[in-house]
Amino acid sequence: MPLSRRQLLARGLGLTAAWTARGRAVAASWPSAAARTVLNVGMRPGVPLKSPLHATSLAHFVDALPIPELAQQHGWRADPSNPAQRVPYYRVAMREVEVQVHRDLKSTRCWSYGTGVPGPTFETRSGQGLLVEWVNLLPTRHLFPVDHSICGAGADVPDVRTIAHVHGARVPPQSDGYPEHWFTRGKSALCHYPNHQEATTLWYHDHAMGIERLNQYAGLFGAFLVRDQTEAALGLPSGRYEMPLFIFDRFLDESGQLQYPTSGIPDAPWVSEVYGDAMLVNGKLFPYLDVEPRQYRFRLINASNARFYYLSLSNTQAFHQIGSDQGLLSAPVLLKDLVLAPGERADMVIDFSLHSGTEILLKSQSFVLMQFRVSGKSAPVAGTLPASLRPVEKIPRSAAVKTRALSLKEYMDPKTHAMVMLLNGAYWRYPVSEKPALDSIEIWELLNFTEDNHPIHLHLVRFQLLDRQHFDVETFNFQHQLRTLGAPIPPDANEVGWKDTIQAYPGMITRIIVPFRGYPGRYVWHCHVLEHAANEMMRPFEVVAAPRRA
Ligand SMILES: [Cu+2]
Repeated sequence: MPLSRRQLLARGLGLTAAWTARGRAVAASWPSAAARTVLNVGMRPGVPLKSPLHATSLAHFVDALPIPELAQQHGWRADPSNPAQRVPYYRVAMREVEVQVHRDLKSTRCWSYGTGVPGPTFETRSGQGLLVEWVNLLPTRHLFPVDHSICGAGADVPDVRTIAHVHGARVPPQSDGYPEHWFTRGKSALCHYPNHQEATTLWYHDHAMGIERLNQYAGLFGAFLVRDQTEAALGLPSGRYEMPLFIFDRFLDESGQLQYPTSGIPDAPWVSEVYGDAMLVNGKLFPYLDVEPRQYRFRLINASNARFYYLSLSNTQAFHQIGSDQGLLSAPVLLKDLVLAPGERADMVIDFSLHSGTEILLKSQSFVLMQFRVSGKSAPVAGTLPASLRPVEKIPRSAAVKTRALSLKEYMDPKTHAMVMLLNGAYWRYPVSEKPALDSIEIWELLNFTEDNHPIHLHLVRFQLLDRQHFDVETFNFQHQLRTLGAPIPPDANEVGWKDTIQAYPGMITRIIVPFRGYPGRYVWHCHVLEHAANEMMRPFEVVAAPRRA
């Protein structure tokens, strides 16, 4: 019988420190978004890192916040969906690069889609498709130890493999970056992004089977912004008053090189989560940004492998969230803090107009991420936001043709005795079990039996959160009966919008309603804690075209 992690720990089955030293706390009640999320502090890698750098000891606010370069178009090509038309063509090469993450450190070896980390930003328009040729020019040796016991990363495949996925893009399956469609050095993949979707903050990152956590950690990600007329008409801060903010954590050694922790087991170096102590914003440690006393728009992207951020400003001022993963909210939501899970995005407007001449920190709990220096010289520009942004039509539950209850659970593999995390009890290699019909609407109930908050991402689609509800995990485990506890809890105001990654809280059922629009074919859904996704917390699903009527 599969055992839970807690049972395993109780039976002392030789688990490494990666499992036992996580020092987590689970909130007993759920009064606020921050408290509802597992506190991700205290995890240690299985073996001590060599010559670790304690990043917090570095001088703060000595590097200006970098703004990622823009992706450059390399001409035009025939539109795959309509060869009579031409679409912009981009060629993006992945290379090993040296980047300076802090003034007082030597350069850091990383992998990039351009010259830095994050890679270049795609500026795209809704309805205007584009082609991207992703080219692998990486070395043949990986920066980090590859765990060959992980599914899809066996010793029979090359260590360095890549496949780019544009997170949140509605794309045909052959362009979605299916994890098994990886390619090696000297090869490339031409992908078509039709862009039939609303303005939002997407991002691209590596998705190669069994090593995506290592490839992203090396630096393979960047922003992919979709814009449209509705958004443009709102008069939101733009130009130099708008920028992506990628937040990601790493471990560095004293020479400034990236370190990825390992379990200490040579044949199985995988660790359950990585929480680095060096937190970077757009690729710098503790950067500063000179701002004018006015509104700014920041596209926040959590590009960490596992770390959640609990964002707030040091002067306790409020800010507005205007968009989530898949586009604008119906109205701005005033917040004092914001929880961002790996893979999630938040479109955020901060008004500095009342804070001339001050310095404001962007923080995550007690961690300092960056500093805003508000100019005292220029005259404040009072800003307002439109009262309404874009209508988000609520999908009625009655529109769903099917409800699937899907478990998120940890098991011990009966053969290897290794810990695996499974979606609905199924390994990656099992036959596809989720086959929604194209254009149908389904409710997915994510039953989280674990102690972790898992950010669950579905490719291809956008969806809405219906509610979350506690359930009795033990009763389900021992009697296979679903006993809910308390009433369903409605979404917070900033979760009432279009999402593609949802935080599935521990001990709760998270219910989402999903229109399967776009294209038939095979996609994946997975946890966006990348160490979990690598350890079987990823499954294919297949959108099935409706049968033709005779
Ligand atoms: Cu997870």
